[in-house]
Amino acid sequence: GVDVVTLGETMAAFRAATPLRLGGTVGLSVAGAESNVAIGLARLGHSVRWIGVTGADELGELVRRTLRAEGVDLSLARIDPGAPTGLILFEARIGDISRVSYYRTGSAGSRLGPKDVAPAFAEPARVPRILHVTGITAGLGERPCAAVGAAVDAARAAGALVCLDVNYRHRLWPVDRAALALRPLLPSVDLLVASDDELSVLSDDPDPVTALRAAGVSEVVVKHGGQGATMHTAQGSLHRPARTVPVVDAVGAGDAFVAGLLSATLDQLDVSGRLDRAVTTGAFAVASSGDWEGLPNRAELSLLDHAPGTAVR
Ligand code: KDG
Repeated sequence: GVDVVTLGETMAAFRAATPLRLGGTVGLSVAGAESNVAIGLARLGHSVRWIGVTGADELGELVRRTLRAEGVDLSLARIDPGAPTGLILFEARIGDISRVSYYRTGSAGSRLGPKDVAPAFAEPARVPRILHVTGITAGLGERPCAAVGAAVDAARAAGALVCLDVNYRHRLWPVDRAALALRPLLPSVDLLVASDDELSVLSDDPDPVTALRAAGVSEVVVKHGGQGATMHTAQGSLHRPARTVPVVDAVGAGDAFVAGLLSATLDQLDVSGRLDRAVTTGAFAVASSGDWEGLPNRAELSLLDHAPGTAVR
C-alpha cells in the first residue's frame, strides 16, 4: 500500500498580481487543499495517492500532468467528460492579502463519489498507512461528502490512521451544515487539524479540545496562524511557535503544515519533531508564491536554519 491516500477537488488556479477587473496578466497553475498535501508529502519522499475527478479538458490535463510530475499516484483518479474542471482565481489585492473566487459549481471535481474511493481499500495490500481528508471535499455536495464518509469508514475498518483537516470554507457551505456533516466523522478520526476559529464547527463545548479528545480523537492539533500551533494528546499539550519568514502568500500554509505533520508521523517522530516539521513546511508555503510550488524536498527542510541572507553553497 501507499503511505497516504487523500481525496478531493483540484482546480486550475489563475493568479493575478492586480485586481481582476483591470485585466492584465494571469499566471496559470493548479490548486486544491488535498493535492497540496499530496505534493508536499511526495516531495518529502512519501508515496501518495490522490483520488479526484477532472474534466476531459485541457485544464484537467494540467491538473493531472502537474500531480503526475510531482510524483503523486493518479491510478484511481478519474476523468469525467460530462463536466468541466473547476477554477479558482487568486487576486492579489493589497500587500499579502489576496482574494479568492471559485468557479466550481457543477465541476467534474464535485462528481467524486463513494465508488471512487472504494478501490483504495479493496484489498489489504492496498490499504494506506494514513487517510487524509478535509472539510472542503465534504462541502462540495452530497456525493463528495459521502465519498469522505466512505473513505473514513474504510480506513477505520482497515486500521489506517485517519487525519481530518476541518478546512472550513464559508463560500461552500454554512457552518451548521459543516457541523452536521463533519461531527459524525469524529469517532473515526485519530488526528484532527483545525485553526482556532474552526473548533466551534466541531464542538459547542466551551472547552472544545477536551470535548474532542473525550469524543475519541486521540490527537488534536490547533493552528494559531502566525502564532504557531499546539498539539493536544494524552501526554498533554505542546506548543510550537511559527517560524519567522517574510509573508509572501499565506494560501496553502495549512496544507503545507499538514504535509509536514503527516511526513513526520510516517517517520515516527515524537510530538515535538512532528510539530517542528509542520511549522517548517508551513513556513515554506508562507514565504513562497503559490499553494505548493515552494514546498521543500528532504534536503531543503533545513534551509530555514540558515541565517537570513545566506547563500547556501
Ligand atoms: O488550502 C488552500 C486551498 O484553499 C486552495 O488550494 C483552494 O482547495 C482549495 C479550496 O477549495 O479552497
